[in-house]
Amino acid sequence: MAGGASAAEATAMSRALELAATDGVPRGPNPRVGCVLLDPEGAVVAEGYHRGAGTPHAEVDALTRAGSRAGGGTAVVTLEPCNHTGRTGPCAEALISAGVHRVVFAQSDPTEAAAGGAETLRAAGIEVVGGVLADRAQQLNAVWTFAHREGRPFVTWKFASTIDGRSAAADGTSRWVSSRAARLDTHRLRAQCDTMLVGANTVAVDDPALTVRDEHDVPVGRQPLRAVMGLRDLPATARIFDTGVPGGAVHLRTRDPREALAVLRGRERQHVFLEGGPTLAAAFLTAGLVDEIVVYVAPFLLGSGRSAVADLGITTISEAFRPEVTDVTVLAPTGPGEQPNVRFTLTPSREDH
Ligand code: AOF
Ligand code: ZN
Repeated sequence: MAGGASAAEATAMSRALELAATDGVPRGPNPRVGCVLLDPEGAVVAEGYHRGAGTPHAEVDALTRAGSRAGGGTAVVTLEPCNHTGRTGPCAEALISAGVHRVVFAQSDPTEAAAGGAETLRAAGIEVVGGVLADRAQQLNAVWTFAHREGRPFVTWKFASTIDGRSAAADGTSRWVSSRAARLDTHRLRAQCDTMLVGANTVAVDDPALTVRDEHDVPVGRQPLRAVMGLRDLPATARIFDTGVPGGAVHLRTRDPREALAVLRGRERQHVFLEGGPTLAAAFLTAGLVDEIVVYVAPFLLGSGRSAVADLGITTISEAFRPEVTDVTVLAPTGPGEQPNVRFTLTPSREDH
């Protein structure tokens, strides 16, 4: 399919991908999308991009800038134009009304609601070419694509551990297992997800805030939804329920990971950051519902205390759960007295699921 794009259109697609990735676009339920309009000679007429849920789609942004100059030209867009009226109107219709002759897009729309734009355009007599730089477009919206394809949010499980595999001391204290550098790194990763998830026991025992904070421990930026799951009752005074913090909080009264993810998906959540405890981690792992693991290893020993994950039903080494390492990074100390920590990023293989 991609074979049909001209050199000018391929260049325009690269530019549209850059526009889609413009800094400062708020993360939310919508994908990042860019659009470049070309005249019949292949010269750029207008550019546009999407600025988050509720704002005009990339195609409409570019069409608005082009005015009457869009007629007879080509729209180059990183996602198949939408076919639906959601928070805004259908882009396929907008392109038809503007008199565009040709549409070149990268990724096919993976959503149930908005797919079918290519067919609508073709039915209106417009030439349509899909799949141009599709891999790059999909990479740009990898988590969004995953959530729509799988019908559930992408799950990152994060934990901290000592070199002897302990996540808390025998008395339950766990607050300072990882270094300051590792904790700052965790907040950077939290900021990229839209949901924090912990078990009810973790809330009862550790009372975490689950906010994204800066180096001074002050909440910054858009805050994820704070979700806790489990049947146990929790005090309204638990820190995660703090109504003064944006992002909101929810208690999911279930023990079933799949059910919890379904409820979160119903709230348009795409990326869950699972932060404990060991029972919840084991439940997600054994259900095949962990898509990425991030672990911070701190160079000290406890000898006893809680392990990061509860029983996985593994009794012999050949049954070990062996995710694939995708990254290893040493987190250098940020100040005197601090030791380096090591961050592993791992992906469970599909066969483990
Ligand atoms: C975007 N931006 O530039 C394009 C999108 O809820 P709505 O009405 O904003 O529609 C969102 C859907 O529209 C989205 O999931 C995707 O399928 C399609 N195209 N969305 O947010 C855009 N072109
Ligand atoms: Zn649209």
